[in-house]
Amino acid sequence: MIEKNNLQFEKTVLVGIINKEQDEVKSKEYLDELSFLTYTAGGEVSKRFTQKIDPPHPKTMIGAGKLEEVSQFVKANDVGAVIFDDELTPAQQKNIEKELKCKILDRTGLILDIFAQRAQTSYARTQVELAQYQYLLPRLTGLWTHLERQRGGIGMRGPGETEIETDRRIVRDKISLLKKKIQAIDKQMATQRGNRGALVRVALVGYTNVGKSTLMNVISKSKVFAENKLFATLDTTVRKVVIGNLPFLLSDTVGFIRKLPTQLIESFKSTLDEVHEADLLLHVVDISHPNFEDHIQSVNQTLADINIQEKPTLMLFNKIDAYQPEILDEDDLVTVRTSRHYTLKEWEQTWMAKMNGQALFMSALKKENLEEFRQKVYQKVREIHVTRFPYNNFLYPESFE
Ligand SMILES: Nc1nc2c(ncn2[C@@H]2O[C@H](COP(=O)(O)OP(=O)(O)OP(=O)(O)O)[C@@H](O)[C@H]2O)c(=O)[nH]1
Ligand SMILES: [Mg+2]
Repeated sequence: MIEKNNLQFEKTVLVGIINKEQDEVKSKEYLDELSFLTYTAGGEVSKRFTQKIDPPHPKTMIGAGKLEEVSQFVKANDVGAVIFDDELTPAQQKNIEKELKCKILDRTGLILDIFAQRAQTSYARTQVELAQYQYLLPRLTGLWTHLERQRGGIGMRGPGETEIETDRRIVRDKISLLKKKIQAIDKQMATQRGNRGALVRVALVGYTNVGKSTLMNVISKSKVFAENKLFATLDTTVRKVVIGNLPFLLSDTVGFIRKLPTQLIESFKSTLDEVHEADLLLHVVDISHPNFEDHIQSVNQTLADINIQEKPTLMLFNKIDAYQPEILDEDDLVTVRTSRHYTLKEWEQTWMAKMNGQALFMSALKKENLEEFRQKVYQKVREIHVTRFPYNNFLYPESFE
């Protein structure tokens, strides 16, 4: 444990691999993100290890030599947990644990842990618990095969198997119980949504930590929890917002992340109902983040995974106050100009053209371009509103004053 500002941080080590899919640069970016996730979970990263290995070692993900290196470091530095960026099979997790003799997590396990720590309402807690049990179920099998290999088949088929089978039954029962509980809450929530009438629904979506909740607070004058950690928001909040006397509903929900565990997407389906039923999506992007383009892709992928496609969408490029392109030196000009070297003006032009005017650059924190944001959202909401209620469209001029 390390003490900082009276807070205790657990010492951790990160492990990433380099292969065809993730080159050195990508692997570093992934580990940067994993490091932020670790900090969010209450960990302090002591060291990172990477290995070029393709395909990954079937038994231990990384090779024996590298594992030994990690092991030495873990022993010498009192490390509490080793976190792998890539998904470990249950068997790999067991094998590595045997070698390193400390907690072994992968990205999915870590995200589940953060969700568990952050779940505030009983609804969110139920959803996280469901995801955790689903993650655990195949790992109970892993435990079994591991024991079987260790002690051989004979004698293991007796109490050992029964024990595992009992565990699995308990976990399965728990899963179906939690699913029923979620169904019951879903029914209640659907009724609540039904009671909200036919107002136009707008949903904020985006990668985690991009400023969705901050924007929600600015626009609806509400107080939704926002902070510079990942997954500050787990539940969905819905607020009635009025722009130029046109009322609509705005929802803020859980942020997405690369490789969002499938168990979590499954369990959070109902939290994301609000996004499903939205008439308009506001896709918030943190343009100051070096990997914002990957983030956009991950979000689009996740939306596709939960069957949300082709909804009217406004792209909101947020945090323009923090955007800093890397300045190219004269010497650098011989090297390739990467997307990090574009100025904000250049980005604006490319995205505006690509999105046909459905993109907007702003700062929720510094309230920059808020007026343009309000106009754009007003216009989009109005379009939907007047198709739905053609008889009162005289109430809403094409732009509000
Ligand atoms: N510089 C800058 N920071 C911002 C801006 N908008 C939000 N932030 C900061 O970004 C961090 C994350 O903001 P949130 O509003 O919690 O982000 P979120 O998208 O709701 O994040 P999750 O709920 O964790 O998915 C906070 O520290 C905000 O203060 C902005 O326009 N500029
Ligand atoms: Mg939030």
